[in-house]
Formats: sequence, C-alpha cells, structure tokens
Amino acid sequence: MDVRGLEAARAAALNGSPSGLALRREADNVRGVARGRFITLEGGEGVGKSTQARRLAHWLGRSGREVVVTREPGGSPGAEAVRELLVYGEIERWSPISEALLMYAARRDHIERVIEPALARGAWVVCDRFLDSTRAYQGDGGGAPSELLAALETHIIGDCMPDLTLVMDMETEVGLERATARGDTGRFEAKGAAYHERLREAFIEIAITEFKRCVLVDASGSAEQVGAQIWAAVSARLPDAAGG
Ligand code: ATM
Repeated sequence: MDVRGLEAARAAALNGSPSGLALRREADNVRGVARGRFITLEGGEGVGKSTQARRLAHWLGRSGREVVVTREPGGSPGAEAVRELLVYGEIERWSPISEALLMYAARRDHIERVIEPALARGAWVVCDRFLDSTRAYQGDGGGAPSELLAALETHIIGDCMPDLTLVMDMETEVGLERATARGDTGRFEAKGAAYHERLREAFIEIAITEFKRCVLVDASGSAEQVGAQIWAAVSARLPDAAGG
C-alpha cells in the first residue's frame, strides 16, 4: 500500500476496527515518526496514582519530549461523558457486564481520539488506569466473565497495549482512608472493604502473571519514595525514558 492508501486507511480508522488502527500505525511509520511509549498506572483506591502520573510526566518531559497525561474512565470528551454515568449514582446502577461495556465504549473513544494519535506523533502517554482496572473491578471484583473481557481486549484495544504498567499496591484499609479523606464518595468507593480486598489481590495477580509488562510498586511510602521506585522501574524497563 502506498502512502496515499495508508492515509485513507488512517482516516477510515477513526470510525473503525482494530485493523484500521493497525493500518493507521503503519501510515505513521511510513512518515518516519518514532512511535511514543504508553505507560499505565493501576491499583486500588487512594494508592496515589494521579500524583505519581503527574510526577512521572514531569520526569519524562525533562528531555523536551511531549508527554500526555490522561485517565480512565475518561480522557476524551466522549469518554468523560461516559465517566459521569459510571462513577456517580446508585451502587447497583449497572451490572458488572454493563459496566464493562461502558468502560470499553469509553476506552475505544479514548484510544482513537487521544492515545493513538499521541503515540503516533511520538508523544509518551501516561494513563491513570486502563485495561487492568476492568479486569480487577468488573472481572475479579464484579464477576464479569473473563472470556468477555479478553474478547473486548482483543477487539477494542488490539495492539494498543501498554509498554509498561506500574501496579501500585498498599494496604486496602489505608488506601480507602486516604480516598475518603480527600472526599471521594462515588459508586466504587462505597462498595465495601471485602470488594476492595478482592481488587488488591486481583491487581497483585495481574502484576505477577504479566511480569513482562507489569512492575509491582510498594505505594506505602512518601510520594518521593514511591516516585523514586517508579522512576527506577521506568528507566530499567524503558531505557529511552530519560531521553536521548
Ligand atoms: P479513579 O477514581 O481512579 O479516577 O477511577 C474511577 C473509578 O472507575 C475507580 N473507582 N473508584 N473510585 C475504578 C473505576 N474503574 C473501573 O471500575 N473499571 C475500569 O476499567 C476503570 C478504568 C475504572
């Protein structure tokens, strides 16, 4: 396919399939732009993901590269609108399967409109939560079938998988206290201690099973201590992190 054909595929991919996204990536390679890296932060309530995402973005940006900090559910206007449906309202407002489908509707929009375009122009993307949150919250925590989630991962995420996932871990009780202290009182915070303990176990299991993609981070220290651990892990796994 020549560059014009690839450009057409790129445009079509905005409405399209994972293969459309792959074609779009091919078009970007033809233009010779080095693809950026995709880093996600995961973990339960109050583990400090947002703070660490901002710190990491600062470190990554010191070399002058573009860094995009984003979050899920949300990160694009459409996905932020879906977020409102997901995080507020009655606890039982959605079944785990409906919730997973809404998460994936939001995720697809976020990938198409924010994550893929940023990676294609060479930016590094730091995302607060991504697919592992769906596995933990809707899968292990809620009971949505793992085959459904695996199919969604294949068809909706395709090869837009994170290059590195930092799984932040701390005692569930401490994290929940932190989340409550800062006034987080949405549907998920209200689900009870046993649910949140299951989430913690699910995240640890993901980090162990997918050790090539994931690093487990002890999130119990100060923001500086946790930040230092994160920077050590990022530089070890992605040697181009410091730039150059
Ligand atoms: P944050 O609080 O990290 O912004 O996330 C909003 C909620 O969305 C979070 N729970 N709380 N509080 C976890 C939940 N969530 C899921 O249940 N599944 C997902 O796939 C994602 C991305 C988030």
